Amino acid sequence: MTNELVEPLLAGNRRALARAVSEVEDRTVASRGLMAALFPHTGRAHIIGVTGAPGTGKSTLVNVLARTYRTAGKTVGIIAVDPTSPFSGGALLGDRVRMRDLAGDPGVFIRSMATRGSLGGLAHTTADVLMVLDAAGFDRILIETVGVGQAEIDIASAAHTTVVVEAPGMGDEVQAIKAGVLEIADVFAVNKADREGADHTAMALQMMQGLAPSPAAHHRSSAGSGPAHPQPGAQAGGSWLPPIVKTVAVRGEGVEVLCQWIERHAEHLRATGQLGRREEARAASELDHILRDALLTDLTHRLPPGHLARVAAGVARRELDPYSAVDQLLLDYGFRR
Ligand SMILES: Nc1nc2c(ncn2[C@@H]2O[C@H](COP(=O)(O)OP(=O)(O)OP(=O)(O)O)[C@@H](O)[C@H]2O)c(=O)[nH]1
Ligand SMILES: [Mg+2]
Repeated sequence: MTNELVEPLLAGNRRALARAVSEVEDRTVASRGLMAALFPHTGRAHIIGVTGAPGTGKSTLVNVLARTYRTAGKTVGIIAVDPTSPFSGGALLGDRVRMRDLAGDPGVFIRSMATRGSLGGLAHTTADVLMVLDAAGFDRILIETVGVGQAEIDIASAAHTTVVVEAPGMGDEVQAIKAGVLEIADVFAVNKADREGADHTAMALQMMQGLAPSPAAHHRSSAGSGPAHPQPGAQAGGSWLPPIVKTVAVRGEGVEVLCQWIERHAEHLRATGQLGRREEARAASELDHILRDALLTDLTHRLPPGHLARVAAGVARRELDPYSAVDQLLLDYGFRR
């Protein structure tokens, strides 16, 4: 039944796409068949995670990045993951950042996802929605997550290229460290560069990278000054030093440079074979998740009604410790021989 969505979706029909995304979000029975049918058409989009502390300007940046890609003739899918407000719906990007200029564009598809169940579940659903957008043929997919917890970090690190957004004036600390997203950055954006302290923030990030701030660091953009530290980007030996790009998202400043770095990183991943490795890691984590789900569902179906509650009551009465209880459950109803 759902498979009637496949053909129009692949042909670029937006209504079919929106319906398919809803099916996947709701985890309908039919969505499995849908995913299976769409899967062979995935693997073409470059996936860009945009993460950072609340209010750093992620949505604004995503908006301008999308416009930059549209100008370059690329189609863009946008997924906004908002763990804080379950009721924001489509309002997340629409209200705070006027997306109206993107909204009427058939080359752009925006989906806002609020937390429904667990965050772990959200990471899983996001991966599925990503797959649908990929199959629909979007050249670039931008995912905005607030870098506040492990699940958001998982979502962000599922991307091919992760942009970590930092903004000055949020205290002395580099927020990315607090949020635990420093390590997953492929590109740093120091947004709100129109504000005081942007240079300081950029310098702090540079120091984090282990690059001692030499006086030349002030002039790193002026060519030919022969800096003592390595240039950002692809390094000899195949590693990548995340560039630090200053942006003023509200005015669109620096976003083209940011876009160029994202594209360079994409090229680096392809050239070094790291894209394939990232895809494998992504597939492994997806399999892990689906397998856990499937095993748990299977086991739950095998248990007599009310059995789990009875075991839990026994544990609560201290008749049995929870580990032994699970051992016993697996022995009686599971896959252990
Ligand atoms: N001065 C200045 N303000 C900016 C800039 N970029 C964004 N803002 C403002 O910062 C505020 C937050 O921007 P958002 O794009 O909503 O930030 P966000 O990171 O998506 O926020 P959350 O999704 O709530 O975490 C808005 O009022 C923006 O107008 C910038 O470059 N300079
Ligand atoms: Mg936002």
